[in-house]
Amino acid sequence: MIELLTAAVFAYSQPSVPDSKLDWWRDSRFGMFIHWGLYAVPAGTWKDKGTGHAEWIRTTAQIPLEEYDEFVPEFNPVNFDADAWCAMANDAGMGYVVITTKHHDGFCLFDSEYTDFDIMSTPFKRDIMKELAEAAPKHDIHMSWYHSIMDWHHSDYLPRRGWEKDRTADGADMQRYRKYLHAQVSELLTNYGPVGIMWFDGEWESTWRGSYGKELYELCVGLQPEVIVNNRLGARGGMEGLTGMDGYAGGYGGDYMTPEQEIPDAVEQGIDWETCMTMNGRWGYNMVDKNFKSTTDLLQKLSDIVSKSGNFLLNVGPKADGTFPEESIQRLEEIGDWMDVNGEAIHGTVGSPFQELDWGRATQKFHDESTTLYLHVFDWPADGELLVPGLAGTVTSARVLGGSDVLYEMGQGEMTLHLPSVQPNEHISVVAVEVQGKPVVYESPKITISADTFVHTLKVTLSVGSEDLDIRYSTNDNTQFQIYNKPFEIDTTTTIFAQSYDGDQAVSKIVSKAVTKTAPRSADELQANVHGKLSLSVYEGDWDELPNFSLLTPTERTTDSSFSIPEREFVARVYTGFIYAPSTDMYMFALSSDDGSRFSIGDDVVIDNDGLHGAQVVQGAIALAQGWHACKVEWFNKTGGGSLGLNMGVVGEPLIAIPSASLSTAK
Ligand code: FHN
Repeated sequence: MIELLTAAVFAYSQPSVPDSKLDWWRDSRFGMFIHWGLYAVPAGTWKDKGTGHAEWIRTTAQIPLEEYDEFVPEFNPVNFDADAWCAMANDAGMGYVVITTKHHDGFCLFDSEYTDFDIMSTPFKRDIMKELAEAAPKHDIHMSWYHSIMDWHHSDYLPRRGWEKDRTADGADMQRYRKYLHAQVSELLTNYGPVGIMWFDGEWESTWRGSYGKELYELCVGLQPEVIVNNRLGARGGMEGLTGMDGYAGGYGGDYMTPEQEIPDAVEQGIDWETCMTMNGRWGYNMVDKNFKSTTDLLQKLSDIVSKSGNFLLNVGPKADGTFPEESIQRLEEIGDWMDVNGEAIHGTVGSPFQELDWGRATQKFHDESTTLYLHVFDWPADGELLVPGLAGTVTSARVLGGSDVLYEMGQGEMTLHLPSVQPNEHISVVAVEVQGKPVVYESPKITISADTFVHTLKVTLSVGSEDLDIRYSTNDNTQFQIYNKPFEIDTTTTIFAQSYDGDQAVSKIVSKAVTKTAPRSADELQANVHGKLSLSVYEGDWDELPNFSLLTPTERTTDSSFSIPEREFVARVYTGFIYAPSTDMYMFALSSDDGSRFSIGDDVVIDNDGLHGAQVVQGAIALAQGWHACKVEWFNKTGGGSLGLNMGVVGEPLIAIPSASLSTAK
């Protein structure tokens, strides 16, 4: 063991690194994530602890250290082929690969001087990082390293896992662990040539500090000034991963943001970000998880991300023998086929100039005197007429990628493309539109209202993305327009029309929204004053959707003052009684559940959130007179964890969990 770094504080200076170091990464737009390690041996299953595990199996199945170490002699990926892995990534149109050099379990896929818990202690005895680093340039891949700050194996890392009661923390020294961490990061940035990205993770535990993350960043760019470092250095701020450059809780924001398993609705201009996502439900290999996203879904996610100037890091969890799961290989091949024809709409592009497109997404590529607009058409128009809202300026041509030129017309605030009747590609078809200079997009105004149905009056706010445009509107017909200066109130059923103007010139389509004034539902007479609870009937059974409870016999009848539910499977609950509306108004309800649920008031189904699904929220609105209203909440859970919640509030105001004082049984 060589002498570890002695300084307890790592005083690196951050070299001035040009922003251009991210240019190759921005152009790539698409990378492969690889989660691979000892956890591929159990492949998600452990004794009587179930089959749903993956790279976290040591923790989720509570495997003692000594037992987990027994995977070392079993890990012998004889079919591992670095060239084949890099070729599959390149063929899929990916420009970089990020692979776990060490995940939270502490096992290293590279030959480290600082531990024997590494690949050289397995029968395989080959340095995975070395072979990938050598193969990558041959396939135009920027090889990149994932490295976990959190380490469940190293005796100095703290905290221990809560369930590791018999694994003492005595003598553990987090500062000494940081020296180990820095030493291994130094190995990874010294022994394997140019590294594209250092992708840190596991930065959220109480023993890590944001300041440690800044030192780690400086270590990395001190060793390789061009290496890109992600933001998982000082607690990224949750799964949305969008910390600012100053990080989260005084951490450090690294070079780009890392939303995980989700695609942000929008990201602030100029922020570099990358969504990482699994193909199925897990990062590491799980032999029973066959819930793979379709190729169309994966490509539409790629398109959506790139239309917001983001990158997509798509994960593969290789098997213990060193091969990719067949389902992953198939998707990579199909993605590659699509990229062969449409890759120019991804690589080297930036985000859409449109606020939103109801038929798909857009990306764009700037040239010296022109721009290529790429229209990613998810929903091909049956009549072949594709409307591009707001596009103005000078269009010089339009063509289907992989197909022929198409005719088009420029109208008032929109472009109409005349497309072939048959969609060229089963996943996404792309139309490339050449525009002189930068695209000119006159967004139609956005009409913002709290709901399209109201009881008293309705506040209307109009907005348009460009500060250079004015808005004119009408609240009776679309002929007598007036200039919009500030929000206004509506007190009757009508239609709002709005249009963008450049001076006196109308430049966008006219948009409209119908709004309806409605009478509130009359309150019900409450038969008794048993406040604070609803009647509750509990049922047992195996359903894929809400059953007809009138045909069933409950196993339990009781009352309950909230919708909190016990962890149970094959169960259903029906709450009945009254809910109190504190004033006469339009109310919004939000019903969250896993699995299905339904919320009714009187005979009206306000929310239908039925079906087999994970926790999801559905909202619904209804006009209620002040007073008590008969209500019913139906819910079921098949397997796994269940959840249920019901929030309410006057439309346009915050929704809150319904206080028990607003609930009452029917008698
Ligand atoms: O805990 C890890 C998880 O295993 C996986 O590596 C993901 C990938 O980004 N990162 C952490 C969870 O945020």
